[in-house]
Amino acid sequence: MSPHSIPPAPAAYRTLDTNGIRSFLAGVPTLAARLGGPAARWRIREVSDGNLNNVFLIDGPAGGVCFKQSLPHVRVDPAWKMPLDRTFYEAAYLREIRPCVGALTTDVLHFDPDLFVLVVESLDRHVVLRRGLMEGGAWPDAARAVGAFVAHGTFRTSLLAAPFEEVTRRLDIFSGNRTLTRITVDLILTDPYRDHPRNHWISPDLDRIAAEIRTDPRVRRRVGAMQARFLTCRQALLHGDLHTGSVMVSADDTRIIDGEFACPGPIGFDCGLFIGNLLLHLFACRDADGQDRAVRDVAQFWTSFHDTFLELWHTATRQDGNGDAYAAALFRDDPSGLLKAQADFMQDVAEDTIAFAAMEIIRRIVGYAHVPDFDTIPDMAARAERQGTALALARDLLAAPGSTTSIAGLIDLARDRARRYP
Ligand code: SR1
Ligand code: MG
Repeated sequence: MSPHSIPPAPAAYRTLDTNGIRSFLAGVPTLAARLGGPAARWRIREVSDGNLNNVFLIDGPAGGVCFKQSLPHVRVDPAWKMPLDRTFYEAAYLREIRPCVGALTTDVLHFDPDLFVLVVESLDRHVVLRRGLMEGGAWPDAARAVGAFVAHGTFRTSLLAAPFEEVTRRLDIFSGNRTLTRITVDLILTDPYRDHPRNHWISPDLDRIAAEIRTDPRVRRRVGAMQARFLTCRQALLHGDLHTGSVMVSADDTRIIDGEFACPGPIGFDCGLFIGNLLLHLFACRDADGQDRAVRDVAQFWTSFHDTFLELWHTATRQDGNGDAYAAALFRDDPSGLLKAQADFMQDVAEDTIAFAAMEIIRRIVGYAHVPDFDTIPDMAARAERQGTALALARDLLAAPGSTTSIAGLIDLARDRARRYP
């Protein structure tokens, strides 16, 4: 981790155990009323699943809530110290994005700035999309919903939809999310391309491809360009960690959660992380139907994102209510010029998406935080072989960016390379 000092936790901060959570909730009248009944009857279950925070679900006679608290360290690595501000940014992100995306995310019910506690709606009817996919479930509407979420969230926080004063005010707040942006810069954009003790992989069979990724000068150039793109292209407010573990699904509902990595950035970063995780699932799939669903999900996500984003743009232009970039006045007498400009814009997003998807695949196999999708393959050699194939695809996408510039092309390539497995 780059050197920067960790501010001390505020004096009032303490990590709450189940008794502390019960007292805390009882002390917030709106939350106590939502749960109902006497606090002694509330059922409190720890469901911490991610790398960073403590998460509990609380059920009372009248309803439930989800309680999330920042720890002064990475949850899965107590030696890795960290400031507490991540739940502040998650609360701020939900408040910004909820009016843009409606019920595709959750409501903030409460935020406590001393304890860094965030309380949101409980989604106890839902399962984590990644787990659902690993268990072979079909969630036919999930990818489309995530595409709509990204389109609404990014369009409405971009200069296409609002004047620069409003957009920069919002983005400036999230530029302060330096703690978690540093994690992204290190773990996604840097570590896999250098020797680093945080890097690891499951088998020496992957040594060669990991070294090729670190040493290929074409990969280095492309990764350098994507580092700059992530850090300088403030296109919109991003979710920032949009993997399949950040999506909760039920039979008829999809919610995007865990916006603690929210930051300004290029729209293709959110798209790339989601597609990268679907492709990781594709390479881990042990049956042809599952592979077909993974491929379908990539296509549905992209179509939904692309078409919704353009629809929002067309509507804004028609109503003269768009922002300071591609201003409606500029194209009033030139509709075909606007169509061309829109196609160029979406092409840039697609190319960013492909590169960030490749970088997500790489970091999830040879970086610090792996995905569990491959754990369903008991034979370690077989697991490593699939991971090697996914890594080779990602390496090729970065080394020769001109060879695959559309999401349809990416899907064809991934499907071809994964076809040999189920
Ligand atoms: C130390 S945090 C590691 C990873 O977990 C989070 O979910 C993000 O994906 C981050 O990169
Ligand atoms: Mg998370």
